[in-house]
Amino acid sequence: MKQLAEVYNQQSIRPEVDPRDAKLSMAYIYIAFGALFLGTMAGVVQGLVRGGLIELPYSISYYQLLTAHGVLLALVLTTFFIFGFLHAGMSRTMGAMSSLERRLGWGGYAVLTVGTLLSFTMILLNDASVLYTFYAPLQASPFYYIGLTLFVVGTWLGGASLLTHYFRWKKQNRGKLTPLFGFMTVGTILLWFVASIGVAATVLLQFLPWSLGLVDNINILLSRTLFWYFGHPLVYFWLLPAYIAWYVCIPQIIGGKLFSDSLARLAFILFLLFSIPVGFHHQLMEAGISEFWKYLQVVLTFAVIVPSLLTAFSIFATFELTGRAKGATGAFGWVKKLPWKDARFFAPFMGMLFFIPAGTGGIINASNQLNAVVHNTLWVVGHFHITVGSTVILTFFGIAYWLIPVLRGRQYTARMNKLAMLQTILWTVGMFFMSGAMHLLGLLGAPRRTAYTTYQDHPTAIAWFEGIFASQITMALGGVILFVASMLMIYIVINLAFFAPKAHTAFPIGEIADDARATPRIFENWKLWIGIAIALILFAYTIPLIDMIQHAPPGSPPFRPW
Ligand code: HAS
Repeated sequence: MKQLAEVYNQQSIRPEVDPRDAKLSMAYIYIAFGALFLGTMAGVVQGLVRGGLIELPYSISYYQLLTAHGVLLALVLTTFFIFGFLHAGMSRTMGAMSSLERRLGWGGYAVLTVGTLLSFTMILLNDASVLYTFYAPLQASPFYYIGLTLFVVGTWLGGASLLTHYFRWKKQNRGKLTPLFGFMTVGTILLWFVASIGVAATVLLQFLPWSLGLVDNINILLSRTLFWYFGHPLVYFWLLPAYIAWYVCIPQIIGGKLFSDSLARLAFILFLLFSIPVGFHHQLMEAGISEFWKYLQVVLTFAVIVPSLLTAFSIFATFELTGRAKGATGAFGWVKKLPWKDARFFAPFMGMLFFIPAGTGGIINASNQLNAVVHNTLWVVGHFHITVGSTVILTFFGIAYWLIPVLRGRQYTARMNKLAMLQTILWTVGMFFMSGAMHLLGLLGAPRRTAYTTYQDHPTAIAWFEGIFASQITMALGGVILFVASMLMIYIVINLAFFAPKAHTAFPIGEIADDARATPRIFENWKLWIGIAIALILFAYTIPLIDMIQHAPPGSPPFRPW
């Protein structure tokens, strides 16, 4: 490993990340890991409370903690890490940012940070215990929604910086194929722009006026529909940067080449087309939406599974080609050639493995009849912990192991690699116990979004604490292991950022396999893809939305049950 790190560190691939851009990326990454620290602290306490192992002091409510946990990890950690990674990768592959792009980048960072602090303060003041999905009719302080608005505006500024960077490069490099990192970044940001219109609309037009007392009632179905219009592509906004690392960085880390550039780009185009008009699969059990529109969006949901299957194929093929190029023989000899002791590969790889059952779980969720069994149970919580909490986060950890040294001009040492391996194993074991138990408990009927309760000692609820594996105690123990893994991660991050030896570390950008076919030019026709995406969105949403507005029920007054 030491040798590998040395060779890797000596490679001098130019241009590396411009120091001014590296500073911006690191600013994002510090907040991301600050959120990991606080968010997992909230998580372990809430797991122990739900398992009936400890009680909270009266000054803290379970739902306040749950809101902090969800917001910090699902929204703050992911978004800040993604922007840090994308800015760094764009600077590495498409040259340093211009001063305008850098100003936009810092502007986005500042607005995003102010929005985060405002919303988080409201949670701390127990004025926003509405959970990360902020479902109406629960009502938070208006400042919480203002914070959320700033959060979204911040991402738009950051996104504008990335897009401006891309268009400037295109202008300066007419006729050239955009580097894969840049192409994928544009796909991710376009997806985010189109999707975040939904959350902006519901927050600005519904939640803010309602929380300010300007209107008495809120149309709940409309608010949830606009939320899920945004909420499902949000999960791909988390996933796509992880896929960027799988397609662009992992081939270089394992010493191979990407199987196909075209297939990788096609997967991202398909995400742009199909990931938005599918929000109804989160609302399959809700009244007020006709079966036809739910059916249509379920069909489109099955279409958005295809790019993940393409990714599984592509990455698998990359692994096999790499192993064979290194002399592997037999059907599975190539598996032995993968760098199992390098956490920069091992952590994302464990994320890939998690995604096999996680994706299967997603397909179960999306099937109408099965959704009736799992909806609003702990199964769904298990699902999102092995998707975003494992596939995405383990990949982000894998990225952090090399990205922080790149940005800070330091070395990823053999000692840090050992700790990173341990961190990955702990995270994997903790998540296996916690999410495994959540899935099974969900099938046994345990609901999500509830604090500790035995429902007046009902035998079914008592059984949720007594199972050997399917128990809320197993869940809590898994949470404790995850907490230890998280603290170890924080230690590694601090070490890599401030104490690791000074060195030049290369940003891993893989090459494409020599015999891969040329990439069709039409893949970069963004106008075409956005046009089709908008047409699909209009098709899937126009009539149901008109129906919800025209036949709106009286709406609901606010509820603050805490
Ligand atoms: Fe989901 C609920 C359906 C993917 C996150 N999802 C959620 C929620 C979250 C979430 C946060 O249809 C809860 C929201 C809430 O609070 O209410 N989900 C899907 C489907 C997919 C899917 C069809 N979800 C994700 C991803 C997430 C995520 C990704 C985060 C990053 N989800 C649902 C539905 C619900 C839902 C319903 C609502 C449930 C309800 O009732 O409330 C698909 O995208 C999954 C496709 C994936 C695959 C797997 C491909 C495998 C790969 C790994 C390859 C491995 C390799 C290694 C290469 C088909 C790519 C192999 C090498 C060796 C050597 C072995």
